[in-house]
Amino acid sequence: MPQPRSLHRRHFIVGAAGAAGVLAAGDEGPFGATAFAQQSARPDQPLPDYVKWKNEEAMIVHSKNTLETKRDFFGTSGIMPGDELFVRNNLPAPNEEIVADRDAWEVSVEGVQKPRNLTVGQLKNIGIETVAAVLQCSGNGRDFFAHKASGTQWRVGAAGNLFWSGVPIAAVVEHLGGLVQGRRYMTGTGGETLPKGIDPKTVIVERSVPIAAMEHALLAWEMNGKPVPLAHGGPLRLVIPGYYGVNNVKYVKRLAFTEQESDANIQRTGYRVRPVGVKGAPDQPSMWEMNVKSWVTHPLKQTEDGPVLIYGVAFGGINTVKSVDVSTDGGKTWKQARFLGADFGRFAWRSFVFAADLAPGSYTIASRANDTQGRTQPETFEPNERGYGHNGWRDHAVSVTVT
Ligand SMILES: Nc1nc2c(c(=O)[nH]1)N[C@H]1C(S)=C(S)[C@@H](COP(=O)(O)O)O[C@H]1N2
Ligand SMILES: [Mo]
Repeated sequence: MPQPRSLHRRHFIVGAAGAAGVLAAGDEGPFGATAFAQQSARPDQPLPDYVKWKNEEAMIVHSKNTLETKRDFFGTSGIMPGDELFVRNNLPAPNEEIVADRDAWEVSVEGVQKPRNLTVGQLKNIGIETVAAVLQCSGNGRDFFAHKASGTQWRVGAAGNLFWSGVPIAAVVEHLGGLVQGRRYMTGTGGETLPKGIDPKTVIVERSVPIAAMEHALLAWEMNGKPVPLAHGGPLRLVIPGYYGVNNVKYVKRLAFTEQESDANIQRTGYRVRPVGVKGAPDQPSMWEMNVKSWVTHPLKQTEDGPVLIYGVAFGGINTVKSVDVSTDGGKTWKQARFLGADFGRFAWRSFVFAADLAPGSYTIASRANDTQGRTQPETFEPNERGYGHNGWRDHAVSVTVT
């Protein structure tokens, strides 16, 4: 809904975001995240032009480059509509021109026996697969950390579950004669125009993942049955099911099978898990495989007594989600919830429902998911410098008043 009240503020904030420009780009860039933190404090800006097509009611606009889905907009049907999916850009999105002729977009494939450029039109004849997969930012849940990690203060809404269709990367590799020996990483490079006068390594979006991730990965041109919108990486996006958002490179222009990880900052020192106060370094764990996670989506604040239906979403990250338990007494007791609807496979999330008989009063409602490998969400999650990977159930719980 349009918010006429904030005209004045709107100008101020749009101005601030504009001035931040490239600043807003680097979650881990050379610029620090101070400007970011300030923007995040007032997440009620209008939709930026390039994402005007989003459902404004469903979105929290943290900055021009960071939009979050509101917690009461996850729905129960399992798949999230594209116009409610979060947006996260390390650099300003490319110009609309790149989606004018989608089939003409080229990706350079390297580290294979017959390296070459392939257009989206050509990729469409090599193979097709479709997968439902959770796309989640590494910093989803950052706001719950007590140490105020720098970066966008995401709560639960930097995540969505959508269908992605495109060519399996394994089919592309086969088409090009197989891998060159000794290649251990799959490296994707984003197609943004880089700001001038800055060392490209400090800003380029280039991510490497272990080559094993290729098994389920796609070069995708379709999202929920439509061409991938520019904001979500169209004309062509790398989709690596089970891996954190940052590895799912948008507007991918180069796919290289490499011996080493990329030396871009976003790989070398960015998205590295380390203790609070410690700088990022290549020997720290990289944000690759996602962990098991869930959160309640309804009720969030208040509801009427009697049978109360508690809804939420649960996923296993790199593994299949097996079950999810719900507590209405802050984690003292747990009962298993029921999954709703179709099972879209290992990398999808599932909606759940749990019926609780609640008398008037105050309740702390929590959910705790289990994956098929015996992993469970922990009660608390060890803080890390940049606030990555939070799946602790206690911080994700909600306080609800039953009247
Ligand atoms: N080219 C490119 N790819 C990118 C990014 C980016 O800034 N540029 N951001 C990454 C990050 S950090 C996340 S969380 C996801 C966000 O995807 P979305 O904007 O489609 O939600 O894209 C990833 N891929
Ligand atoms: Mo992200």
